[in-house]
Amino acid sequence: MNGRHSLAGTHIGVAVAAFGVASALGLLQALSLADIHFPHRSESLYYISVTAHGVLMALVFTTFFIMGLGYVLAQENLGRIAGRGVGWFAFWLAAIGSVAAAVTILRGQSTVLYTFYPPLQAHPLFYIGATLLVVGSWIWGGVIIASYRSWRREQSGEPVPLPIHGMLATIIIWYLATLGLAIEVLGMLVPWSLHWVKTIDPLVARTYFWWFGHPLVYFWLLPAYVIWYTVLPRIAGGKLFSDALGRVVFVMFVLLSVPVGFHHQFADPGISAGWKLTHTVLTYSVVYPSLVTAFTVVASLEVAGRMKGATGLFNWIGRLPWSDPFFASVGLAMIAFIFGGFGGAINAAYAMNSMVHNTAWIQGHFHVTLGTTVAMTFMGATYWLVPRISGRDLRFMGLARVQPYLWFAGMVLFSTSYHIAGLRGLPRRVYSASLTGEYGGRWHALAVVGAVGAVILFASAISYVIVVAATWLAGRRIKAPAFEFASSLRPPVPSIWDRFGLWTAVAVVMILAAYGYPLVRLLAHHRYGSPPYQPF
Ligand code: HAS
Ligand code: CU
Repeated sequence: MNGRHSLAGTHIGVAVAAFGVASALGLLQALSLADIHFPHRSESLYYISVTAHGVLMALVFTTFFIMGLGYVLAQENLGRIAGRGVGWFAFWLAAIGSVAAAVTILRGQSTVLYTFYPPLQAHPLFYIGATLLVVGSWIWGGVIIASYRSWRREQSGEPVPLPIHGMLATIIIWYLATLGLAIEVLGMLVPWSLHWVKTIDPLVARTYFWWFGHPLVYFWLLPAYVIWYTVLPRIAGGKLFSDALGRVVFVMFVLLSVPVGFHHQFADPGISAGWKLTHTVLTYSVVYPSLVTAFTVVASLEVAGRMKGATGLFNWIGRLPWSDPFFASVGLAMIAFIFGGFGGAINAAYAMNSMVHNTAWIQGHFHVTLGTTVAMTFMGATYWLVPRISGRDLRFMGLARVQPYLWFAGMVLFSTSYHIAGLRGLPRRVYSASLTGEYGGRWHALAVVGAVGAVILFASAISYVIVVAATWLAGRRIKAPAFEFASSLRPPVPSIWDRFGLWTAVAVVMILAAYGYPLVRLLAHHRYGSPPYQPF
């Protein structure tokens, strides 16, 4: 492995391994929901598997991948990683924490699903392990910021390189978001799981959780956007349509990612309709930067197609490199987001939310957004990263070429059928043995379609893991290709969009405004709380 990138490479290796394990568990769940029998099938295995799948995919795969990507971007755009040793320390903290949490899940001691809502109670090591993962990621953020500061001292008048601009936005969102998580986990869940306190208030805990949980989705999405803005146009053979719009987008996410969490709590009592409406309005505002992204990135792809000679209205699409595994994966990720974003806008509308909340629709929604848009961008990016990090040619190129299409096809089946099943009332997170007979029968066919999708998804996931592992271990040695980033049609200039101190201050004020009063009200009530509940 290229020494400068060993830190990044190790993170990405862990991410891919977590992804591989989590995909196998995902298949188990989909088969289970379709009522297809396999050895040792049981309700406890189902819930253990749902928990492990969610935690490994949504928290471990993403966080390690994003950390690895951050190191690559710092090394390549700033020419340094300030505090590599600290970076390794953070890696071990995060890795040990993840393993500890995963072990307690697989031993059946933490069947709390990836949202770990109380009064479901996990083993203390689950919460402590998750905390270590987050603390590791905090240190990682500090290393990236320190690298940026060190670069800034040498380049005082320059605009921040766009990939770093996006990463800094990601890190700021992560710090603001995980503050809510820290209050929930350290202030409530850990003392409760250690039996220092007897009861817990689920509503307050959920409120802190969603302070974290919504910006969490932008912690996943923004690194994908960084790739869309700064790598995709280059691989497509074009230029970024507008660097300035990219900066506006990242800053808008810093401002608007956090104060929207009540859109996950429309059904919760104790929060007044006015505050839910406030968060709804802010949710629709945070849709805007994604619409700008749709415009800017698609315009950049059009530039690429036209630079290759396309002249018609749409034939530039065919000129794009659809047989390149990176491009195909990221291009399909974007197409999926048309539907993911549309679904998100439906979820955010109070009345329609009451139709889909807690149904399989939500699983459908996050498998298009996180499971396709983000996951396919990261998988595609792995094909771009690994040869450059390892100095080895991609192995099994044919497999790498079909893998993104398999994923997309599998997800069309899986996600569409879950969306429809949700509209027909299929609850999310319900073990299928309780869904048979006349009542459950109407969901069965859709669950079978979902299971067929899951088999295809699993085949795709295994292909991805095989390509990455084979490249790493046995790829032909080559001179590592350079990391090249897209130039923009107009070169960037220093602007107010680079002033992250200012934007962070505004974001803090917005969070206080959106959460201060409702939280004070919630905490003012006399609370009786709930004792712990462990179903298995
Ligand atoms: Fe969501 C629930 C609302 C985006 C993930 N979401 C979830 C959950 C997850 C999740 C995991 O308002 C479940 C949590 C749980 O377990 O309970 N979501 C939204 C909204 C957006 C949104 C308004 N979600 C995401 C993203 C996620 C994600 C991104 C992960 C990465 N979501 C909700 C709500 C709920 C919810 C409610 C709660 C539901 C409930 O009741 O429980 C927005 O950010 C979406 C904006 C996106 C767009 C799309 C722009 C399109 C682009 C692509 C253009 C491409 C083109 C084609 C044109 C407006 C950028 C390219 C062409 C080529 C040729 C290549
Ligand atoms: Cu949300």
